[in-house]
Amino acid sequence: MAKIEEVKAMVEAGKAKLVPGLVQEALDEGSAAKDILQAMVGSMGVVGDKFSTGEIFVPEMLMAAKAMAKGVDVLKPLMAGDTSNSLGTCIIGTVAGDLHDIGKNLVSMMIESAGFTVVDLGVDVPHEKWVEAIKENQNVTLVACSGLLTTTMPALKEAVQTVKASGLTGFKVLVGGAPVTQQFADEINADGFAPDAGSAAVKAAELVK
Ligand code: B1M
Repeated sequence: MAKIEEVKAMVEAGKAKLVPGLVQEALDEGSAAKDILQAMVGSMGVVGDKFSTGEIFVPEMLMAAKAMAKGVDVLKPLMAGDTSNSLGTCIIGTVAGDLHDIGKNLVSMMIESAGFTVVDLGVDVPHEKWVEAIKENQNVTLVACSGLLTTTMPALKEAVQTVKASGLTGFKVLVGGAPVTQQFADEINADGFAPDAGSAAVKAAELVK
């Protein structure tokens, strides 16, 4: 089996200890970092489907997430591009009530590569924390809010409303995450939406230029 297929299988199986070595072997075999990343994202889709059908439960989903995170650690140095950080500071996080961070971490990595200094607030970010972070950091040009659950879409709306109502200026708000659409982003008055990490970096740069 090609190493990239083994990476996929081991992420699905949640084998966090095996994945970094296999990712390195896949790279050594000639697979491109972006293809390995894509394969692991595919694994998470499979894991999600198995969760939906009751074949696996939250602990297995968590183990798969940890395995993917370990794999991403190996790829991270290879995916970094221009780090001149000339586009200002981006405050990023996953909204209140939401613990999903793999997508947010990928977006963070790509936004950093695009030239932002990234301040990551982590997951389950209370609405007021976004405003505090804008005040505490210099030259904030972008606030990037991620939300993965349909049940936390209202929290996404509230996060956007809170930063917009704060009276602070000089930044744009980007939103994204699996249930988020351009239509929803428009409804909640976000400045931009992106469906994936690559386009998030492009959109982020576009918004602040
Ligand atoms: Co969760 N979970 N989960 N989960 N989980 C989903 C999201 C789900 C679709 C699974 C399913 O049912 N098929 C489902 C949501 C259903 C819905 O809302 N309609 C779900 C559920 C129900 C839950 C719980 C409620 C389960 C429970 O407890 N009964 C619970 C909620 C906990 C909470 O947050 N309060 C829960 C818990 C968890 C774990 C903690 C176990 C774990 C997360 C661990 C972690 O992140 N560290 C987990 C996981 C791993 C998943 C799945 C399997 C994978 C998520 C993932 O990492 N995808 C997921 C199923 C799936 O996605 N198919 C699922 C890969 C990642 C690269 O994609 O995050 O979409 P994604 O990010 C993409 C884009 O969305 C976009 O770019 C990223 C990269 O291209 N993007 C942005 C993301 N943020 C962006 C921001 C931007 C722009 C683009 O701008 C700012």
